Amino acid sequence: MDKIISVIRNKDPEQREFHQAVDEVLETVMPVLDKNPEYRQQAVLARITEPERVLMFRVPWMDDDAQVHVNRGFRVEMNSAIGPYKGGLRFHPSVNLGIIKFLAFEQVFKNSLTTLSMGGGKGGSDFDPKGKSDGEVMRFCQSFMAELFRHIGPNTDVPAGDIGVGAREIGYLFGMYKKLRNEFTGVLTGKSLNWGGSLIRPEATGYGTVYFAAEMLAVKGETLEGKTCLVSGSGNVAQYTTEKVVELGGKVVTLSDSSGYIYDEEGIDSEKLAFVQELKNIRRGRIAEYAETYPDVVYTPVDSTLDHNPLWDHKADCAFPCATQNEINEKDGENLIKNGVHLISEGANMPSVPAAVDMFVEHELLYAPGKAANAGGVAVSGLEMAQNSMRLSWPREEVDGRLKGIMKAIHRTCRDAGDQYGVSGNYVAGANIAGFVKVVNAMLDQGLV
Ligand code: NDP
Ligand code: 2IT
Repeated sequence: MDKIISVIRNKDPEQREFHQAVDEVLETVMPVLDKNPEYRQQAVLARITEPERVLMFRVPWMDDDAQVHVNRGFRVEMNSAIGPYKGGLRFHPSVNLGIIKFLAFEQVFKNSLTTLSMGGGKGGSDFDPKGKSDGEVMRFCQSFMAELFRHIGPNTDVPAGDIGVGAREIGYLFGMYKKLRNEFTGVLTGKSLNWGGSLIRPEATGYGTVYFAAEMLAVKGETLEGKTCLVSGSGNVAQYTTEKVVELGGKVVTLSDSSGYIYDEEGIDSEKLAFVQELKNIRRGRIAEYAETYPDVVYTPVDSTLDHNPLWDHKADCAFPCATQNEINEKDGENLIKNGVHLISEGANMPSVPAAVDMFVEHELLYAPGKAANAGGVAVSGLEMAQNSMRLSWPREEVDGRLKGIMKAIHRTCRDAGDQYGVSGNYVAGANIAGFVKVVNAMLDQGLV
């Protein structure tokens, strides 16, 4: 394992997030290798950590003042052993190859856990949609797709949304794909309802993250009723996490964006959530406005001189990080435990640094890593693909029922794998082992390709 890790680090020393994601998986799957000597002879670790294909391309576009800009586009097609590459696109200025590789790597295991046939991929760009007009976003999306279209397809690679890519961007991307290919297919998921989208896809990641939390609590004979919850982010995943927590009787007291966070001791009810959705999805404003609108709400701007994020330093029972990677540092982890949080369900991908993860596992918190807890989004993307193939749409109850069933199955799979390898209740090891074994066995069945 040390050898593989040092080879990966030496090859691409700057890809820190990718190294972090790989370390975390490899640490937990070593017992599986010990049990299966064939895996070592077949070099499965070296094979699963090397993307099948990496695409990187120029995306030129023109702003509303006729000024030309150039961004960088990415698609990492990580693993197709169990199905076509599947995973979102992220548009954010922080995007680079290391971040897309970490996300694609996580996606392989996540998709494996969903019970559906999907390989793993991820893509995006360092384009920043903030402050851009609809016309600028459209021209960017069209230019991005003018290259990406040659590499994707409903049986090859099916992108979707992630940070900075929602229904608007998926629409522009789909329109350009359709024009270039002269083909109406399910090549993207997260489409709008009246042209091939699935009911519950917008809600799926947040709902699934809460369904997973409810499953973990049920093992202890508990429910979300009356629990105080910290949620970070205020985008797609945070909004629907909040909606489901409230529906199940919990109280959400925080939300954030990249400028700061709000603390609403009274709790965010459905009316306040509707305000957040209008603010974030339509007006694309800042969360600070929430505190100007509702009384007794405290807004705290980001303070980069602090060694912790004060959002995680409030008395609570549960935490749902739903913003971005490494948003919970070691100090935040300590604060969460100190404040009585005993459940963490990750809506975001890799939001906790390794030292925080180790602490959560050591203290036996109900801790669900993103690749298990937030798999509901890609799972319903899989259901969108199934509906597109059949050329029909299932009703809301049908999709939500299937989502619940899938989250229950993922929870059971993680627990069973933990029990089988002597780490009962450790959802990190359980998720990594179960996700890994399914993909590796498929790779071995298909020979050295
Ligand atoms: P959105 O773009 O809808 O929302 C992202 C939210 O996170 C915004 O509130 C944003 O603030 C905040 N944020 C983003 N980057 C940073 C940063 N560097 N520092 C602080 N805050 C930040 O994205 P999603 O809700 O879709 O995604 C949130 C997380 O969930 C990501 O980790 C994503 O990978 C993960 N995820 C998403 C799925 C999906 O289906 N959409 C599925 C599974 C996981 P601001 O508005 O200021 O940018
Ligand atoms: O991280 C993720 O799982 C997503 N952004 C959703 C991917 C998808 O294909 O729906």
